[in-house]
Amino acid sequence: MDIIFSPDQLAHHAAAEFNRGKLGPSFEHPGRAETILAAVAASEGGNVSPPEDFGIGPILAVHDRDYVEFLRGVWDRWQAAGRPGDAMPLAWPQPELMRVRPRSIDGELGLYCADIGTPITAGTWRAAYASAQVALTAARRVHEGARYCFGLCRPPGHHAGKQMYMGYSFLNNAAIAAEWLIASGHRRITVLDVDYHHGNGTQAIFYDRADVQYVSLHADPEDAFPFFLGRADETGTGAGADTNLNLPLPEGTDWQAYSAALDTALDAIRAFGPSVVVLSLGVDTFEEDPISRFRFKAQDFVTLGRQLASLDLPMPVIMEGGYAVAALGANVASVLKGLQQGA
Ligand code: SP5
Ligand code: ZN
Repeated sequence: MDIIFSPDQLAHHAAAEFNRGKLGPSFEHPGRAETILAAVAASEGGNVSPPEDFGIGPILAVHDRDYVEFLRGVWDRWQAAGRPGDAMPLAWPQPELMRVRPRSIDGELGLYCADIGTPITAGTWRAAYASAQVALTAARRVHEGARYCFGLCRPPGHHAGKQMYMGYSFLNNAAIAAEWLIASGHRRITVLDVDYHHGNGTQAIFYDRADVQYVSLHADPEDAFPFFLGRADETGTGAGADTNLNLPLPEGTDWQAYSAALDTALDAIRAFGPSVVVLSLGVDTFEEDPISRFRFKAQDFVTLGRQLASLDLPMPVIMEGGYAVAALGANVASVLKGLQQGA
C-alpha cells in the first residue's frame, strides 16, 4: 500500500498539554508520525511519497475562510505581541457571552479553540496544511484506482470543525478528503471513524448532508472526550437525516464487543452504498493507550483491518489518534496488513 507523508508535518510541536490539572508533555507529538512512518515503510516495502499540493481550495470547501486565515496568521501575531510560549486562549465564549470578534489575540483564540489541550506553535499551520494535503493525495490515489492508500496525517483532524479547533486537530483531514471526492464526481461517500474518540468535527461538518454519511464507534462521550457530542441519538438533520450513526461504547470495551458494533456499522455503510469509504483510523483503542480506556490487544488491529476489508470498497486511510508510542507503529501497520489480507 502506498504511504503519503511530508516532513512538514513534524513542524507542529506543542511544548506542553494540560492533563488532569497538571502541565505535562503533549501526548500528540512529532515522534508519533516518525514511529508510524518507520513501521509502515518497513512493512509496506518503503513506498512513501510526498503529498501533491492541492492548494487552499479543498480546505476552504470544508472550513470557513476567516478560520483558515486566523490559523494561517495567528502565530505571527502571537509573536508580534511578544508572547514567549505556545498560543493558547485566555477565555472561551460560552453561550452567555456574545460571540463577537475581539481585538485581543487572547480573545480571538478563544473564539476558535474549544479545549486546553491544543496549543498553536510556530509550525502548526505548516504541519496542518501538509497533513490536509496528505489526506487529499490519498483520496486522489484511491479516486484514480488504488484500492487503499495510507495518508499518514499528523496533526490529526477529526475534532476540527468548520471554524473550530480542539483535540489536537486543526484542519479536518478526513472531511477535506471526503468533500474532495464528492467534488470529483462521487455521489455518496462514507467517513468511517474508528478512533477511540468521537469525531465531533466530522459529524458536525456533514450533519445536514445526504451525500456524506458519518459512522463512528467511540468511547461514550458521557465518559470521554469530546464530551459534548457523539450520543447515539444524533442521527443527522434536514437532508442529512439518518446519515449519521454513532455507536458509543463503554470504557473497557474489548475487541469482541467492538467487533459486534463494527458489524452494525458495516451494515449501515452497505445500506448507504458509498463508492468510497474514508477511514478515520485511530489506534488509541489499544489497551496501553495513555489517554484512552478500550482494551484492544495488538493482534486485534489485524482483525480490525480484515473486518474493514469485508466492505469490499476502496479506502483512503487517514491517520487520526493513538498515543502509546512504543506500539503505535506496529498497531497501524497491523491494520494495513489486515486490510490487504482481506476478510
Ligand atoms: C485525535 C485524538 O485522538 N484526539 C484526542 C484528544 C484528547 N484530548 C484530551 C485528552 C485528555 C486526556 N485525559 C485522560 C486522562 C486519563 N487518565
Ligand atoms: Zn482519539
